[in-house]
Amino acid sequence: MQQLHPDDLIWRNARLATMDPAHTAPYGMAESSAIVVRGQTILAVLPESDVPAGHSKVVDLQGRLVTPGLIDCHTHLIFGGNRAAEWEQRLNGVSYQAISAQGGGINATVTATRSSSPDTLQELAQRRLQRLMNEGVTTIEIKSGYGLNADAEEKMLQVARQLARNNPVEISPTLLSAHAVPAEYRHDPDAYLTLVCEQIMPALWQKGLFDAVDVFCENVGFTPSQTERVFQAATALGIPVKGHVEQLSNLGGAALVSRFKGLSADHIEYLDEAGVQAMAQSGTVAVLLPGAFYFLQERQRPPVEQLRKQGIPIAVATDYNPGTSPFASLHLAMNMACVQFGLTPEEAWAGVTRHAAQALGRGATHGQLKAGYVADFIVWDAHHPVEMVYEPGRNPLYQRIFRGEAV
Ligand code: DI6
Ligand code: FE
Repeated sequence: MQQLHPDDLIWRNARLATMDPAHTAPYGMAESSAIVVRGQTILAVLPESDVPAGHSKVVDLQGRLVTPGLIDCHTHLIFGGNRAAEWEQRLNGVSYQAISAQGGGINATVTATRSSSPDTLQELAQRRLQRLMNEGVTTIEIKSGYGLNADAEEKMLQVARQLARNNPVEISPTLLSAHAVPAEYRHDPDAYLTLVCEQIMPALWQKGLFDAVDVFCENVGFTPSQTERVFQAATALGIPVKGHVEQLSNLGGAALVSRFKGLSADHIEYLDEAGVQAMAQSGTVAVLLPGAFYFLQERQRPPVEQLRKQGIPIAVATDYNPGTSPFASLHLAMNMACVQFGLTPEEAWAGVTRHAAQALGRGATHGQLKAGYVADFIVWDAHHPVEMVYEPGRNPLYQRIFRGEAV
């Protein structure tokens, strides 16, 4: 290891679940090891026996477990109002699609979000973000998509930017203006997409307000050809794409995301063999959202075995949103991914670390305890990573380190 600087900090005497696939042990486990941090980056991960003697800045972790910071790669964290009343309707047998057709669903939240001030949206999102940070989240994706006009979509993304300024967390904003057709365009959805592709997307990209473009490709959302139009507009501006696809039906959305070398295909309960093959070719990450599957009482599970067989990276996220997944807990999402979808706990952990990082285009810098990666890591009062998946309500977080600082 290179010569230490006086300000380098050694976090020693730890059990490291590195999540680095180069380590052969499950979870990339490195027993009795240390992390050397220089500024905001990991300088080295090394066995205790190799820790240089006499360095002044040392933290003794007393044998505790350390994992990479958790990454929630799919959330709709910013919104006004809630959809509790609709949920009660759904429990009484009214379908998500029927509620949507009555102008409820996403458009109900659009009305509440448009009428909420930036401060109100900020305060509401701050509380949700705090719950996720308390569980160890250090990077989070947050989508627009409840504004559905230029001003309100910008308002949402400005709130996301302010959350990043106010908190020890990295936020990756995503433009999801193609989430639903707003009421004022219900008779001309293509005119709305012209507004999205020719005005909203270029203007907000110019302001540096988002990292990627997402589309809800579904019968209650946008058709494959409408989705393709949005992806073409994004690609023309050099913007990466991702999609809510095969959530309630199979429209070939995952294959479309793959054709654009998209970062991720999300939900994918109805993914078929053609979609799996396309994702395997393009390196598109499969993002599983078990909270929505559970809350919608879905029956169709994503084809996890085929994803495994094709070596497709599988991520897991909360999909936190008021309509289909009101769960601000990534530990719960990991538990559901195992219980509902048959992931192993180690796959669930890869799903909220290195694979989630890949879904956000950050696979080379985030989501592993590895030299050159961001110094985002969590110290746990737990012996093994499976404990957080097994018992989502416990949260044995001892210390949260963001960019090398205990926060
Ligand atoms: N799929 C979902 O499950 C959420 N958005 C999407 O495209 C639902 C969002 C909502 O119902 O508010
Ligand atoms: Fe979603």
